[in-house]
Amino acid sequence: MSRPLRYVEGLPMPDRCLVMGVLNVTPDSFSDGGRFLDRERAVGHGRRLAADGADLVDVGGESTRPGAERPTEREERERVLPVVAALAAEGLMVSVDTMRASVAHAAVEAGAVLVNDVSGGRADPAMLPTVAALGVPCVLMHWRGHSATMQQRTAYDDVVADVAQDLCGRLEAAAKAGVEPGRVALDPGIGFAKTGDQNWELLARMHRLADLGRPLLVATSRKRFLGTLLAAEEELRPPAERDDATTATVALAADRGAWCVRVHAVRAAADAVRVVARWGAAKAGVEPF
Ligand code: PMM
Repeated sequence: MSRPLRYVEGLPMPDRCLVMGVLNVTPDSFSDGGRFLDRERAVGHGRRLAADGADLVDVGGESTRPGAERPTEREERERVLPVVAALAAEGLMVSVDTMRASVAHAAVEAGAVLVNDVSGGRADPAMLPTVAALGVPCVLMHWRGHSATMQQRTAYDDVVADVAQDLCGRLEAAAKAGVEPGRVALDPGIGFAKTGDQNWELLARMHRLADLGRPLLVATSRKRFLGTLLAAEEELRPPAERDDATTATVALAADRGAWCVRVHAVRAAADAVRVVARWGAAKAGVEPF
């Protein structure tokens, strides 16, 4: 069993799991849709995420909520680019959450340092060559199709082996397109074409994905499987009340070697990853970071 790698070329390497704060500039994301569609509010929230301890602020203009409709490319650009530019100009490390190569390109020009593609380069054939040409790091996530239909695609022989095999293929596709392998992080895509049980299995057997030899991003924040776990009288726990459970998953994922966690509630996650790192240092008898 291997420990996942914790270094992505071109990004900082603290001796702990990184925290990526979620900034959805969308009208319809499942937990914060509509809150930050206004540009000034979005920038203000990005600043707050950084102040709370986010290493990266992940700006996205397309909701990936199951059943969501895609924005046009123009809408996505208009939502994302000014926010990326404003936060990057203030010295924040910004990633862009997009499936479109043109948006990734423009966002990197505006100052983003990481491309986070939930389709793992599948949605837009120009994405991997664009990332290669830009020379920026990227996150490639396991994906089986756009949100409108993804929950009809949850048939796996063995979800962990199948996701690992698919991510391996994504790594190969990226290398073939000229992306430096050292700049790639992988993500099992919690909640994307997965049932609740499949999400838990992926988390519990994360070490199997670590065998791919690349750092792992784990994004559980406020997702439905937590709402189901915490349901009372068959009423799902609402997204905004899933942060404590999210933090528990953050601690567990960080302890198992996740490179980065992507969360809405940054402060608690930033504390949790520090606890995990300090605990690990004490256990190993090494100097803390
Ligand atoms: N999930 C969402 C959006 N972006 N990016 C990565 N890498 N992994 C994810 O699991 C992921 C993502 C959907 O959640 P949101 O609506 O809360 O942003």
